[in-house]
Amino acid sequence: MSHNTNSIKNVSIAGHGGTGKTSLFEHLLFAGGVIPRPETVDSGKTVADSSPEEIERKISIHAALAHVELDGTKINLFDTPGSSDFIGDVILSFRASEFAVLTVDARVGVQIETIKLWRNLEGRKKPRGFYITKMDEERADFKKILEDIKDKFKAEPVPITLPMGPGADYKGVIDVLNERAWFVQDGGAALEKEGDIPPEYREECAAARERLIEAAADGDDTLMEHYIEKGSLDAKEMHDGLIEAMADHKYVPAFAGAALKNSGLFPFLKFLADIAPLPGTAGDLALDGEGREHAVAVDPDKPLSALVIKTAYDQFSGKLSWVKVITGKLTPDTEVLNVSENKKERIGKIYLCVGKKLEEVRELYAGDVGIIAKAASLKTNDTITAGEAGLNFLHLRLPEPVHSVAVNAVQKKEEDKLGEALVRAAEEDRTFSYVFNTETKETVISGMGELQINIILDKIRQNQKIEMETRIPRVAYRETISKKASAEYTHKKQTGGHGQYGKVVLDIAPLGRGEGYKFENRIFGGAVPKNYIPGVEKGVAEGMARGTVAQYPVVDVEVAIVDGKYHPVDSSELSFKLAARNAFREAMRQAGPTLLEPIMNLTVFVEDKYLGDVMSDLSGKRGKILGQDDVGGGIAEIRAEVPHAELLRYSIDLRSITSGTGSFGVAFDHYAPISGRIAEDVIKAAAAFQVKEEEE
Ligand SMILES: Nc1nc2c(ncn2[C@@H]2O[C@H](COP(=O)(O)OP(=O)(O)OP(=O)(O)O)[C@@H](O)[C@H]2O)c(=O)[nH]1
Ligand SMILES: [Mg+2]
Repeated sequence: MSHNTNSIKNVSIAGHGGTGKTSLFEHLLFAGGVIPRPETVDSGKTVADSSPEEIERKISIHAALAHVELDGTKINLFDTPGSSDFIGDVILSFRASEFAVLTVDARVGVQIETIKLWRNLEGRKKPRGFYITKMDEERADFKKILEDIKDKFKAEPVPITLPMGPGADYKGVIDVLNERAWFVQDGGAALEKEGDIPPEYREECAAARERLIEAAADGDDTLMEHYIEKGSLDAKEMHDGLIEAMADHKYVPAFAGAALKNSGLFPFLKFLADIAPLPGTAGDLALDGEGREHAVAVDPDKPLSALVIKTAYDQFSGKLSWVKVITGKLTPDTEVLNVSENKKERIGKIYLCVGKKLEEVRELYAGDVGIIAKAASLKTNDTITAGEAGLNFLHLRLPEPVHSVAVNAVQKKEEDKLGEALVRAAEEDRTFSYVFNTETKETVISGMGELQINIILDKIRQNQKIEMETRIPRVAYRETISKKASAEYTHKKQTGGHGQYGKVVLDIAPLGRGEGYKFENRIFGGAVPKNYIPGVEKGVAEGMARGTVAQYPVVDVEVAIVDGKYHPVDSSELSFKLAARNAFREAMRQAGPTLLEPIMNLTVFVEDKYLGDVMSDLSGKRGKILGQDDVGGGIAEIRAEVPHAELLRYSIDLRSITSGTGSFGVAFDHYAPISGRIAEDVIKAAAAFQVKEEEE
């Protein structure tokens, strides 16, 4: 059934790995009557973890979408992966949601991904809450977790639900907002049941309600006056106040539950339906025809515009484009404009989904999320409109890749097939990319971590039956010179008829780091006529493409042709090119050639307790620490410059130093000289790769 903009909620469930997101999602669908019975993650039959790779590993890898209906409101729920390797799907879910709930394990408390996700939501100014999971566990401690949250985020969570006893005594939750209790039934096998608040919890509930009323009163000045006057708020005032206060980020709601006991589901859904922000409260950012950023409000009364948030390939249904409608209404069997491709696209059927299961719909209103099947031109990030050309929604901003691997098909004839599979993988997961590095002659694939890369390659191996080899990618070293030099070379050949003749004298001099390359013609008096100078430049360029130390490209050199000689009959552009190439090499050999290595800018986020270990590992990697900051929540940020060669397996190293809790970002910064043993090793390794120069 279709829903209009004022009866839709989009909610992301995110959180640290294994905190119970998929289980919560599954049981919410059960509570909403969407599935006949909940399955466990272990069984491999949940709605969300349905791909072969998820079933095999028992973790979520892709975002899953489903919807629950409550009191006429459709709640779109996104279950997202917890491992940071799959952050791409978390980010797209955040973008499409107006509210996010972060799950926290009631035994463990705030973990590193909780902090990173909170920061991401804060950056988006997205209203958010916490869901404390696994309250049925022995060591579950709701109050302690709330303290932990308060401590780490400097935000006091306001309980909407309270647990009734942890562990074996767990009886269910109290809905503070509606002043009802929800009791576990049949040891958790059946759905929770509503009842009166047991006397022993009334005091605790009253205190929590007092706090909630304050939060609601904070929503607007008149409410605050009422509250001060009457000492309380009525149900309607509370409802309105909580909505307003949430839009202004004045409180962070907290929920308790035990999904596996079917507990803490209805009061949570009720809050989502009644209080969580409507799509109309947020919009999206777009670029206009002139490339200026502007906000587009979710509005059903404007012509159609929608954004493709995700692309997935399903074994049975083929290509599926997930879209969020921002304005207007998307209908099947219509023609739309794919603004990004400037192509007309025929929309066939449109669907809602419950995990893998698609349900055809007649329309999708602004604010809703749905799926278009088999739309050839649609890619993630594309904007579609009814015909308006100037509108372009901003692309998803994803983190830079941190892990790269060089890959090739064992059978050369399968390279094309591998290439196609990589294109598709990059289409499905925008944090994954691949390039053919012409310099190192390698296909390098990059992503967010070893786990992500391995899962993608395993999938290609299994589905396409391609045998592959992977290696650590080669580093893009450079060469340069350290002093001035000059050399001459005469290219002379006599072969029947025309001969070849050209003489070139070159001066070379070092330039500043990062200045690249400059060429100058300092010939006076026509020793080399102007028409041969392009040949000389080409020869120098060829010389620079492969330096004399280890055949890496040469940078930061100024080259000048200062003299030469030509022959009226035998000279040609080719003769001068060959002379210049050899003169350059000769000059370079005399100019104190050295190797340069790429230095990366590294930012590492670690829990304080690992700070020392991470620092000493970085100094062992020839890193230069630039600074260190406390970013709050017991997390430190370290900034350092580290040679690329030392970081090729850093995602693996950091994982082992920090038990998987650390994270980092890298970007190229500059080139720096290397010498001694390190340079010798590079030269030795390069010799093994050297490609024979084509004979001319
Ligand atoms: N006792 C108890 N265990 C739970 C509950 N919810 C989830 N679990 C268990 O916690 C483990 C992880 O659950 P998932 O639902 O897969 O967690 P997740 O957050 O989706 O995990 P990722 O997607 O890999 O990040 C599973 O073994 C679940 O059975 C709960 O309410 N109570
Ligand atoms: Mg999961």
